Amino acid sequence: GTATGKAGIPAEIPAIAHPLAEEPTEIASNINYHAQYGPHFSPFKFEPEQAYYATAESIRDQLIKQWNETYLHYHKANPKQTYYLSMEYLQGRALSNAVGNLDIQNAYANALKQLGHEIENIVEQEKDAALGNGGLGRLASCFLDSMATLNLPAWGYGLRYRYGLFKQLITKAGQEEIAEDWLEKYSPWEVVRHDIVFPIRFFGHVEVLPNGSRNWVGGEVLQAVAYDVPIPGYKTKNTNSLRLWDAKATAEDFDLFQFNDGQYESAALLHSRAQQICAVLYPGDATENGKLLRLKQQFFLCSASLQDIISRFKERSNGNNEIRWSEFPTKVAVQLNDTHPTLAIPELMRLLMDVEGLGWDEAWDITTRTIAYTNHTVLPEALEKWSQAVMWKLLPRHMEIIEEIDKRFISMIQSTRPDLENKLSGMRILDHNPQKAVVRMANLCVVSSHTVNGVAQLHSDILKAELFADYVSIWPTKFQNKTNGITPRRWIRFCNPELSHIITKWLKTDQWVTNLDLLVNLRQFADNPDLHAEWESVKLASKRRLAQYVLHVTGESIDPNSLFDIQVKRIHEYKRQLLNILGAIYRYKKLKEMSPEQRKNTTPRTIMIGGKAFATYTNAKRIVKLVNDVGAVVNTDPEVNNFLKVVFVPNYNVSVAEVLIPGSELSQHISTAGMEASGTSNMKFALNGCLIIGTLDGANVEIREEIGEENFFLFGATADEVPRLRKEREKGTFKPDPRFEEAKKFVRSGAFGTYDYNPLLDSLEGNSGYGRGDYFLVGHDFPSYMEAQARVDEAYKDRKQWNKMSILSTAGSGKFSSDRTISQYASEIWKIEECRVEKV
Ligand code: NBG
Repeated sequence: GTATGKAGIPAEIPAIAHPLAEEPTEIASNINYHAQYGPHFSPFKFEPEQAYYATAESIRDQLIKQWNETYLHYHKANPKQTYYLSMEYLQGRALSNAVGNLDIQNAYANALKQLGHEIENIVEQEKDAALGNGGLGRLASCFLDSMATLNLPAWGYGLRYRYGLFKQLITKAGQEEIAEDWLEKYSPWEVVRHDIVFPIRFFGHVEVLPNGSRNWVGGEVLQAVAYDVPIPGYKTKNTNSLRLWDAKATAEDFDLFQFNDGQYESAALLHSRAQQICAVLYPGDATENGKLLRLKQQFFLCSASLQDIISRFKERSNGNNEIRWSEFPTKVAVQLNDTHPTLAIPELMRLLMDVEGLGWDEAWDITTRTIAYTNHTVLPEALEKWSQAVMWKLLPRHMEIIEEIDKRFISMIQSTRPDLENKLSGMRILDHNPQKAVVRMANLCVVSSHTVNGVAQLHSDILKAELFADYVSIWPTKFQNKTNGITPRRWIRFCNPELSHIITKWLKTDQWVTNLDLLVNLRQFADNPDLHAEWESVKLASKRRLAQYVLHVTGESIDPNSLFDIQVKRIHEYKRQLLNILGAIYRYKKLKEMSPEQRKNTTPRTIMIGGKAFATYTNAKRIVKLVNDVGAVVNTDPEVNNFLKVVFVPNYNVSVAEVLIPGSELSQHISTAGMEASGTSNMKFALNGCLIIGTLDGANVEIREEIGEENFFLFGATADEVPRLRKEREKGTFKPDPRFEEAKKFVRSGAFGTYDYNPLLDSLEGNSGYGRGDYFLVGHDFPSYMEAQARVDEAYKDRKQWNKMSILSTAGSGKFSSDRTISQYASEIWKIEECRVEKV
């Protein structure tokens, strides 16, 4: 008996089966079991939504068995384990990833068919888990996938934000933000551990005990509760954990007397404070309250995770009755994903000294052998600095510890490196500037970590030569590079099954999915006409799917035979979406000036731009508005709209990327050189046979090296030229290209409506008014950008050549697997080894 896909009471109640079904009929009945017995929906309702939740729970059953087995295995083997601390994870959808990794895609598709549903529609029901902003959060999620696939004992820790990254609506006014309620119903992918709860203190004061030891007391205490998300590896039994903390208050915190007295708010004060902690990702920090809340979030993550790590260390050490603390760094590696979890440093010191009773030297030795730090940006505004006043208030004991670290660092320099004394004020952790005394979190990380790494070679070189230059001579071996990577499972195998199939066919193996270097073997077929035909037809199918999607979300119909040109990433001036749209504007103007005959000789293009602007970042929002305004004019202009369309793809997220990337032919990675630490979507596009137009920035440099410079459309200033060019702009000696002037003037003329774009365009001019002297060098790079775009247009006309370049892009992408990145972290930073689960 089976349910039908339609609403209504079925003729008979479907049978149920044991949870670990393998055959489609058994699986169908297991899905029915969840639909009937799950505590979430009315009986007999089995529309796509209910089918999604029941299917997800059925898959979760499969995961839980492996997951528990993995936990037990790690517990018994007691290897050194890594803990990845990150304020952000951009997990995206879990269902398609789980069936792919467990290799049960076909069985579940068949089961759902029996139940009257198509798996593709069911997959679409899932809301993205978007607990992050952009590259940094998605990197964390790719890393989790690789850790599990490589059978590494490595877990993630994060926060369980109620509202993830906002949902972006595009209206006449531009971008509007609405809360994204991914937990509105519930997430079938998390398991709450009611037994894993740790107290987290805020505020209070430090008391000194008679024996001289110090103790943090008073203030307010909330509870951190663990929610675990299973992280399956690809075709392996290892299933790791992502532990997300949520905040709660206890029954004792609830003042029944006040409540009965009608004072409802104050009766539940701590409960409402608890709710604030994990309410949103990156609450606005313009206000003092906002800053305090962000700091609370960071401490909440750090304190809960370290208490948990220490309790696991003790649990696994049991047997050797006495805890040997010196062994802690041989069992635990903690990686800080940027400076957001820096408070892990003073919190580990505090727990070791004040709770476990160790002395400073021993605690410091353990802490510095345990913690490593990854830097993800050199942008000054993104380098965290917390007000000392706020920190003393919220975390008085931690400030004592930070002061002591600072003091000891200074005396170390004074006694061993008098040559650096004149650099000390910039190197030390505390900045006592009377206007704004701050703690420099990056400095605290560098001083307290055994390893500091950048995320692409160029970025790591810049860290050593500039940002952290003064520390390099003290600790020459502390600084490393770990070029980012992406998981080939989500980013080609699952999002582009058709291309994957072709690759497997030509390589005669599917091993490339876990050994991406094998893709180089495609090079020998780069001129093969049969491969070209298959490659092109798959690309066209993906473009059609993408065109359908664009029609669905924007109402715009785009031509799958035009060149699909995509730029998707957070909107930021340094990423230069403005360069892209000014280029499009210039192209539009020239098309208008052409005769119909001339137009026919151009390469038809569809330019797609997508990405979210931070809610308070005015210029970024103006850029979103400009792209939409340009689209509205260009796309309705009958003279040109067969040759050019400009589309803003709304609400860019992981799932949207999974549709865009396979259908892309050209993608833009055009940041001002030296400013994009790495970029990771560049790797995803190249892997899917998309050509790149880009600057010598971040990982572009290495991608170009790997795929061959003849397959990369390069333009723009190099990182070492940037300081000189900025000076020239300041001095006013810069002569702008007439094409650049023409494009700006066209916008100012009102060609794209009445919205006032002057402030935005002025940011590209001199230093007066809104003018910021074109800090991002859009004007300088504009001519070489346009020339590179002309090379793209020519190259696209030669299909054979283009297909070859596309194949070579995929073939050269092997290096950018996050499996490679994670293997390097494992052996060169964490010193951990595989711990494979054999039986389940
Ligand atoms: C971002 C960089 C990207 C990089 C990702 C992942 C931050 C602070 N940094 O270039 O801007 O790819 O980190 O490393 O979000």
